Amino acid sequence: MSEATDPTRRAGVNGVGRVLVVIPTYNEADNVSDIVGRVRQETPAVEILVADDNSPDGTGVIADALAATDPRVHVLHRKGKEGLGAAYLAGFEWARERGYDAVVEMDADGSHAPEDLPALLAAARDADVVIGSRWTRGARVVNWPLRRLALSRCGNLYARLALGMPVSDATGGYRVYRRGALDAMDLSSVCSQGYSFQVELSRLAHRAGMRIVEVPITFAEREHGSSKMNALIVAEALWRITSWAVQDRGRAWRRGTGRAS
Ligand SMILES: Nc1nc2c(ncn2[C@@H]2O[C@H](COP(=O)(O)OP(=O)(O)OP(=O)(O)O)[C@@H](O)[C@H]2O)c(=O)[nH]1
Ligand SMILES: [Mg+2]
Repeated sequence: MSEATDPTRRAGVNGVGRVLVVIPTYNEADNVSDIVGRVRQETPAVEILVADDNSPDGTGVIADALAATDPRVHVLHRKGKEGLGAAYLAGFEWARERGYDAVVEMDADGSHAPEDLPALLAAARDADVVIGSRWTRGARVVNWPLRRLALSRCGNLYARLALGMPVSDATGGYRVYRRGALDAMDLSSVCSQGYSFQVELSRLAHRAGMRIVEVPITFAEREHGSSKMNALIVAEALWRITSWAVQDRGRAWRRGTGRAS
């Protein structure tokens, strides 16, 4: 039975059990206190893990101070900048070791509004994976420059067509994963470092037969600090999506001709 339909799991935060919000940070000193405070305010029962890659601007020190006064805030200090994907995988492992029932992915820069979290958690009652979507009816994208809008729209269109996934925001990074989904997906195979991580996990969830639900969110451009997005990250996403599409087609062809995959 999928966790989404298992009645014994319908307890805890919004009916999904113990929830850990993982917030990866690199140079987010101007944002980390605000985002942690907003999450605590909106969803007091969840716990938070700040996964910091030894930010030179002292984000980790600020996170430690928050954790010192709030037992629901934790900090994972990593030795150096290894990319968003590696920070999330370490956060997922931290959550699994401690028996959390659901893990939330959330950026530190305020683009993912904690005010939308209750709706995402409510949707997780009947889903294995919830994606806070910028591109479903009812969603809003605030203050994003045209080139970022175009990049996100085109990237998502390409991912959907190339990989055949029924997901409108496969690159979105505001998500809930139920424990069963993390167990069902082969996380040891994940190779993305940058923002193709979100597409890779969407693909793994889809291939593992997980029930993926999208919930409209209000996504806002960051107000403080600087983006870590760069041309290399975009190139990695393009290259990886193309190579997954080739692999998937090769696998389908081998199945069609009766050869082992
Ligand atoms: N731990 C860790 N966190 C990272 C790393 N790179 C980015 N992050 C965090 O991941 C989140 C998303 O990064 P952003 O720079 O906002 O990237 P983005 O949201 O794709 O791009 P923008 O829309 O331009 O903000 C933020 O909380 C970052 O601090 C990294 O190498 N390590
Ligand atoms: Mg951002």
